[in-house]
Formats: sequence, structure tokens, C-alpha cells
Amino acid sequence: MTLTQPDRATTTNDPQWWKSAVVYQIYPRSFADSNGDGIGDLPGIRSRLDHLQELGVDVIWLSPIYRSPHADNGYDIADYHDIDPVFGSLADFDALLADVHERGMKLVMDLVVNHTSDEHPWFIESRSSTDNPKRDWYWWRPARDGFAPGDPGAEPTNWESFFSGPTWTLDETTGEYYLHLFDTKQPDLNWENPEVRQAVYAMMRWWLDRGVDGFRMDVINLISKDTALPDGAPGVSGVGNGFPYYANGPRIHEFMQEMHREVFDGRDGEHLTVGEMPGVTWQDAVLFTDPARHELDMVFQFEHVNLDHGPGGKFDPHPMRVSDLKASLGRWQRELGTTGWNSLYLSNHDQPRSVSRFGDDGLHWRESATALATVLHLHRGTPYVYQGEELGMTNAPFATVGELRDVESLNHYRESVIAGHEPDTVLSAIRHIGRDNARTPVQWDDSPQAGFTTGIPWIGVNPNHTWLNAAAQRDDPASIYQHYRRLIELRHTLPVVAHGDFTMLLADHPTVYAYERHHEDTTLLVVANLAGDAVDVELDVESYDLLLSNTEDCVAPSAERLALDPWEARVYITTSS
Ligand code: TEU
Ligand code: CA
Repeated sequence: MTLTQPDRATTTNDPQWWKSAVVYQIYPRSFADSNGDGIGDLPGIRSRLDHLQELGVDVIWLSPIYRSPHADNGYDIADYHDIDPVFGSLADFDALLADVHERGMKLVMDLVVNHTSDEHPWFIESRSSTDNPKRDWYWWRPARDGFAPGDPGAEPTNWESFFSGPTWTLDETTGEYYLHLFDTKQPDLNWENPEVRQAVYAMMRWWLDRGVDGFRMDVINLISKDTALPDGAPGVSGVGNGFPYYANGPRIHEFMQEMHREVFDGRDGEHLTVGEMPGVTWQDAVLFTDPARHELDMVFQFEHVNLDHGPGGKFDPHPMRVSDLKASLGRWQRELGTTGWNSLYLSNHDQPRSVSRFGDDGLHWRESATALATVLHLHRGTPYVYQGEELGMTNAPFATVGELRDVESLNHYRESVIAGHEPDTVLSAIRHIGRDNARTPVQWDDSPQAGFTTGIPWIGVNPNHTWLNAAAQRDDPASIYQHYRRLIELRHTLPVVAHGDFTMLLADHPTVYAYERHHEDTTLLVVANLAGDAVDVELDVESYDLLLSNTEDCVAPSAERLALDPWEARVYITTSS
């Protein structure tokens, strides 16, 4: 098939333009460094826009670039209206936005408003006294009844933070505790207070007025909490699980509708909103994404990226089976149906590299990366590509804890070793699931720092950049990069990819992922062997034409049987007249 120039989503006037769009996530710290300080920045991104334009993506989502002390790499914001000097200036931002728009792409900002940095002026005021007008902008509580502040167990609830330790920190100034679901430097905003909500909406309008095209909303389903703040049932670690009381709280849909009204109603232009929602169920996701309810365009759900977590949580590795992945993704396809809308992702800055986790980053590296991409991108929903995924970047061989940078991994390591766990075992779990895997610099070429920086990178470059890099793949038709380019083009050119329904095939097969998409008179059939052994399946493709595959020499199917090599993926199409 000859593929034409991508018909970009930006050229339509459709409120649901994002159905035929593909989003690319940039983690600015690790993308491209322009000034040799070892940290990626906005001019660095500007210098690499050709790579994204050739790939054909429609939207860029930037992880946070606001002023921040970087306790959590920018997910701790000290000023929502300025760019952190390490990334550049507002002038650099405006220049980047103009370049992105000029190339027919859109730019979506990360919106981190469940919490701020403890260095945000709002929190500095709030902590200054119990009668400060901003006191109620955060969650302040006295020590538990019968305990003195600072006593062991005096925390107002027994909840455990996402980043280890209690979710409460005592502030000596007033002798009260503040709530932080994440790091101690990330105090939670109190969304019950209408002034907080209005301040956030005003800030969002400020960015839209500046020209940005939407928001990826960080842990947005955690903003409504049960105001009674009950203790949680003790989990495996003995610490309380507060999740039922702070996730998908009683006012979450009300807040999302209010935000939509206050920020997006009556605005011209095409926006994209996606809510990151740990623990969201498909039932809730339908409510969040039903266009008639005016909440969000789509959500990031976590079911499929939690399949390899054991009872002890993410650092307790559990084998992942293809059949579990099929069951999970298939359920979301089915249940979001035609009312809601899916986000499709296998990786982001919080997850290990998808080819290492779901595929085979050794022998079948190229085939497994392209098979996984094929399966994901042709689902119903909006696909997200995380930087380097389009090159098949892999997990990093972190040799010592000294090579790690992430606050979550470092806290977990410290707490586990104090608790008596074997350091090597702890490190091996971190190597498997830790977020730093996704944060090593993008591998542009085979030069000493992979073309990322002329200085010393803030986190080590993966040694495999000598052969795994963008320069080596750009003009190679068999490369992972070129395969992603073709998949993106299919979404732009074939209505069945953007709009077709979804039917799972071979649902009980342990390793073959197969499904059909129908739209008007077109049927697309996607089949992929997600395992390292050749396989033969009962699938009749005789009435179809082969549209795309990830191997050079596809064996022609015999009647009713299809033989697939390890990690082989094929896409067939047929049109009935
Ligand atoms: O992540 C929220 C989240 O629930 C997890 O994916 C998180 O990364 C953690 O690994 C749970 O174990 C969002 C951001 O994407 C993440 O980078 C931030 O650290 C976090 O919120 C706090 O802002
Ligand atoms: Ca820099």
C-alpha cells in the first residue's frame, strides 16, 4: 500500500478530532539538552521537532516545565505561571509553542493540581499560622486524639504515601500535620475550598489564552477526598490503605464538571483533556468520558500496568501473562464501547520500558516492540507514544543504587533496607519496575552521550545507545521508528482505525492477541503473536488483503489457518461492496 502524507487531525473542525490523533509524551528533563548542563530543556525540544513531525504525531504532551524545586522532577510546582530556569523562559516556551503550531501539531501541558510544592507561595502562607487566610487551602489536622504532635502513631490517619512513609508531616510552626499523598514536599491542595478551585481554573484559562491546546491532569481523581479522613484497613505492610478515602471521592464528578464549565465552555478551538486516574474502574471511566456529561475527553486507567504488581505493591514483582493483558485491555475496549473513549498506552515516565516489560528486549527486540505497538495503536482509543518508545528503548542496567535518581525508588530502597530486606533483592525489583528506566536520556545517535547533551547527563545514558538510536532507525524501512510512523499514518488515513468498533478474537488463546474492527463497509483484522515461539492459529483471512506486517517475508495463509513467527504481527483489511 502507498501511504500518503498524514492528514493531520488539526485540519478538521471536529470536536472529537482526537479520535484520529496520536499523542507523543515528552519528559523534558530527558529529551534534549541545548546548553550542556546535562538537563533537557525547551530549546532542546525545539531542535528536535523534525523527529516528531516525521513520525506524524498530532499532539505533544509536555511533562511539567513550571518553576519547581524538583523533589519529584517538576511534579512539585512552586509557580504555575512561570517556566523553571533549568528548562528555559516563558519566551522559550512561546517560541516552542509557535514552532509546534506551525508544524500543524498541538501542545498539551501537564496540570498538577492535586498538590503543589511546599515552596509554592500558597503553602508558605498556609503553613505560617492557623488563622492565615490560606490555611484552609491545604489539609491541616492536629495530632490524633490522645497523642502529642511528633509521637509515633500521632499522624491524623494511618495512610501510607505513594512514596513510602506516612502521608502526614508535622509542621513545627503550628504543631499540626499536613497531608501529602506523595512526597513530603508535595502538600495536597484542599479542593473543598472554592477559592482553591477558582485559582486553579484561572491558571488553566491563563495557559489556554497563551495558546496551549489542553491538559494532561495529574492524579486528577485524587482531588476529592472523604472529608472525614477515616483510617484505612491495614495492608500487607501493616500500614493503612487510605485509597478508598482519597481516590474517586464523593465530589469528583462535580469538580470535573465545574472545571469544564469554568475553563472550556464557550472556547473556540480544539482542546484535549486527559485525566490520569490511578485505580479508576471502567464504570467510572464511562462517566468521566461520556461527552454528554462534559467532564473529560479521556482518562489514563492503570489496570493493565498493575498486572505485574504482587500483593506487596509495585515493588513486589508478579509474572505478567499475555492472557491477563488481553482480558484487561479487551474489557476496557468493550465496556467503554461507544459511550466513553480510551487512552491507549504501554509506557510513560512512571512505567518501565514497554519492550522490556511486555516484550523481549533481547533476541526478539525489534519484532516484539513492533508487535506490541501494532496491537496497541489499532485499538479503539487515542494512542500515546512515550519518548524513545518509537525507537524501542529498553530498561536500563542500573548497577548500583547510586545510579538511581527517582524519589520513589530511593525512598523505597531506604525504607526496605532499614526494614531488613536484602539490598540486592530490593535493587532487583527497582531495576524491573522503577521509574528511572523511562527517564534515561533519549538516544539520538551513537555519540558518547547519545546526542542528548555535550555535558554530563543528570542520569546515565543507556549503554545500548551505540546501536539503539534514532539516527540508525530514521531511514531504515524495517526499523521500529518506521513501523510506528506507518501505524500513525493508518490512524490518519483509515476511518476504521479511528472510528471502528472492536471485537476480540481468539479470546482464550494464551499468547495470540487478535481482534477485528468494523466501520461502515470496512473490516480490519489485527493478529499478533505476543510470545517467542512460533504458533499456528485458526483464523480465516482468505477474503482479506495484507495491509501491514512486522516481518519481511510473511508466509501466505492457508485456508483457515495462519502460521505466525515469534512476535509476528499482521494487519489485514477487507471492504465489502
Ligand atoms: O503519578 C501518579 C501515580 O499514581 C503513579 O503512576 C506514580 O508514578 C507512582 O509510581 C505510584 O507508585 C503522577 C505522575 O505521573 C508522577 O510522575 C508523579 O510522581 C505523581 O503523579 C505525583 O505528582
Ligand atoms: Ca539544559
